[in-house]
Amino acid sequence: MIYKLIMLFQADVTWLNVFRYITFRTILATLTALCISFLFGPWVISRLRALQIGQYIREEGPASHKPKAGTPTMGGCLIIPAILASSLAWSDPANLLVWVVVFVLVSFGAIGFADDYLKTVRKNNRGLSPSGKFSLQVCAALITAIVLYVYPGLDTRLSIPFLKNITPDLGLFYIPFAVFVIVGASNAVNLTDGLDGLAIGPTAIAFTAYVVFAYLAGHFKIAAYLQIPYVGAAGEISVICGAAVGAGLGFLWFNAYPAEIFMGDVGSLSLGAGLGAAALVTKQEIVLVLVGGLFVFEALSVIFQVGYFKLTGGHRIFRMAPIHHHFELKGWPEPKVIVRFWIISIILALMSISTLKLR
Ligand code: 57M
Repeated sequence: MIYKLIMLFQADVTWLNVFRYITFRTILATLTALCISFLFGPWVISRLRALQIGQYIREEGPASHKPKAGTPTMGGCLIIPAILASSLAWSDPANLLVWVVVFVLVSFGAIGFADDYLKTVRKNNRGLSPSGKFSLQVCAALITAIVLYVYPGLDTRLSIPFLKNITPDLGLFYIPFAVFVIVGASNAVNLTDGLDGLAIGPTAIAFTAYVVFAYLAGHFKIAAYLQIPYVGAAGEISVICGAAVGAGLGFLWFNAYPAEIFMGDVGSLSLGAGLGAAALVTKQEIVLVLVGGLFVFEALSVIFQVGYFKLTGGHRIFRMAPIHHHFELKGWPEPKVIVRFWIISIILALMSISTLKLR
């Protein structure tokens, strides 16, 4: 909206032309969201404390987590508004893809909010039922998938890293595929959110990669040169991804070990789904497996652990799943697990960007 207002005066004041550039607005969006997170962080933490919205720690968890009981949670109530305010200020509100990503962030945030609210305010430790939560996620993702399917600027072919000549066309199956990407990413980030800064660090890193993908996908000449799908409207998504990076880094300031606040499901479900949506609208869906490789790794550790546990009647592959708990129980100090997982995320993001040239 600020962007649109500024554009009204652009004919008279020529230097305002700089606001036309997506790169400039992405930087502004990043800094705006960062400032919102920084400025409102202490206030949100004190409000959550006053409202006694504190984390309940499960009995069966690592003993090192017991002192975290009562840490204010639902920090997503800081992250998501910071992303939305900054995105809507600096992106083009006439761009439908912007509203698709906003819808995903808000709808998944609302599902997470309902779950957190039941757990922390109503003191109902189970929150939403797993099937209820999953159904709501599928509904929100389905609405998104249908809009993307009918949107004329996107097609149903997939771009496969390294294989520029292979672009399978999913046709109508694009809809369940898109639902899977959004719901899968949402839950994978949620599973990763079990150590201080463990989810928000790699989330900010992954959104940084999508700042690049979105910008390139929206640039006709570069997209043609790199032989990636051109999506004219996707350039504006780099503004939202930039806002997510800024809000995430601002939140990390407070969520860094030892955390003063957790993001809660309102944050993790929304950010994960937002990442899935960014992958879909930039037509860089498959590479999300690499960009978010850490989240995939965490989710697979749970799938294998639970599967093996059921098949063998109680035996485990890892000391505990998700895998970050395994390393904790092996005796790695929490900050060591976190920083090492961040390093892996940075390497994966760099590898994913390098796939643009290796085709
Ligand atoms: C939620 N939530 C954290 C916080 C955060 C199927 C099963 C594997 C599911 C899985 C699960 O429920 N995962 C998703 C993970 C929780 O954090 C809250 O939840 C929000 C995110 N949704 O924002 O509000 C705890 O994580 C710790 N934490 C931090 N720092 C942070 O910045 O330290 C979170 C954020 C917090 C805090 O301790 O309380 C969670 O872990 O509950 N279940 C599990 O992860 C459980 N694993 C398990 O049962 N594994 C079994 C197999 C057979 C399924 C096994 O391996 O034996 C673990 N959950 C916990 N402790 N709490 C087990 C250990």
